[in-house]
Amino acid sequence: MEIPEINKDRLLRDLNAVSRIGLGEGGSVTRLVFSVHELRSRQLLVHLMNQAGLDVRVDAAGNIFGRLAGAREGPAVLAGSHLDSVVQGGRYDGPVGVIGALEAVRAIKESGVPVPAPLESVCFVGEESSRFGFSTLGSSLVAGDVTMDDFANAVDAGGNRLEDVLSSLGIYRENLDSLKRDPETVKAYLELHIEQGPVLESKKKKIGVVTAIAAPSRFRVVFRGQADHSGTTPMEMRKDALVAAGHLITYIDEVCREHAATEKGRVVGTVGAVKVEPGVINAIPGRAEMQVDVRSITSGSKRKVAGLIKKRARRIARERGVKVDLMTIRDEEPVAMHPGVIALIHALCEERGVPFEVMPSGAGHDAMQMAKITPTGMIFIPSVNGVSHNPTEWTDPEDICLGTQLLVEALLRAAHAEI
Ligand code: HGY
Ligand code: MN
Ligand code: MN
Repeated sequence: MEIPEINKDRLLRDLNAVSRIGLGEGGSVTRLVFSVHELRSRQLLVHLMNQAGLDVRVDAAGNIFGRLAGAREGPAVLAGSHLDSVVQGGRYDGPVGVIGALEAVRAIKESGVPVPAPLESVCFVGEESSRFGFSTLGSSLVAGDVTMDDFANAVDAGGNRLEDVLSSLGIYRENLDSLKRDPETVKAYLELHIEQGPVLESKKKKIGVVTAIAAPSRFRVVFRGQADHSGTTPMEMRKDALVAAGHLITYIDEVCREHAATEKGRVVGTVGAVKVEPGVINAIPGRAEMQVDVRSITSGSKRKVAGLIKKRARRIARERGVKVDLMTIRDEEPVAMHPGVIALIHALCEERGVPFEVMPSGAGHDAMQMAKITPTGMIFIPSVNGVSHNPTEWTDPEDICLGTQLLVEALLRAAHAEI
């Protein structure tokens, strides 16, 4: 089978164009879901897909599908990722998979090689949990694995509820199912993504063949004490919500370090956001809200550690004389990639003599959701210094091109194969 060559300059040109949208200090990128910058990045993608002559469909949530018809109608092979980012993030987390998929489909289209199945390059909205605490929004809606109740605690820093934002898009409880993709229309899903960790670089490998994706338990912890005068209130009379939160933050670090060594599937825990009220220098914090993210490749370990953290939160509240509320944002199960797709990527790397590593993903991805409705696999490319969610996030252009070229071949093999 003739293998179409990607257009490297065009791939890097379009990737650079996306990374200029939401560009901030120190070369950081901020494109929070449903922000103007994130909308503009999706607008650019629709333009590029139209320019490539793909059949473009945008669903009510803003998920974008650029379709190339196959020699025969039938279930399509999809490839994609996301364009939204964290706050002050990097330029490659997500866009590599979206623009890489677009370039792969464009190259196949231009080559004229016959493809037995339709191909679709995809952009899912709201993969990051950064704005509402809820991750993989667009792909969850496509996979049909969410109800409106799941959005109950999905609120942004400004108090905007995800449910209200969705209703402003015409998406309600009654029609949520209309966003579901019929699994019969999808043959497989592939996602090219930066590793966001140190493994490939440290092992001098060029490609990661992903076996499974760690899943997060994400929840809010709100300590409610009593705002009071910082000068007149004796220490023994204080109900300081932030001190309680501080004790829990230290505990989370300790319990995860303790279990990271012992538990199978590595456990990691993070408190990435804390909101303090009234939040002024001369008032004792009456309210402290923290967002907790606990992950593991094995759900037993994750559940155990999340349970210990919630138990400790209640104990700290009792000891400090404050109240505590625990609110689940989302509880996900780790997801295995499809053996047939893993084998396809694995064989590709072996035949091409590309040094590869078979490995799990510590980061979450849209592939977690797509794996619920179709055979799914991921291709990782190295992150320099393993850094991500940071303006210094960097992947060598040659590695981006290699990953995209492999994606071309993986798409063609998936289109031909019985997976
Ligand atoms: O948070 C994550 O795991 C990914 O960056 N969405
Ligand atoms: Mn990310
Ligand atoms: Mn990502």
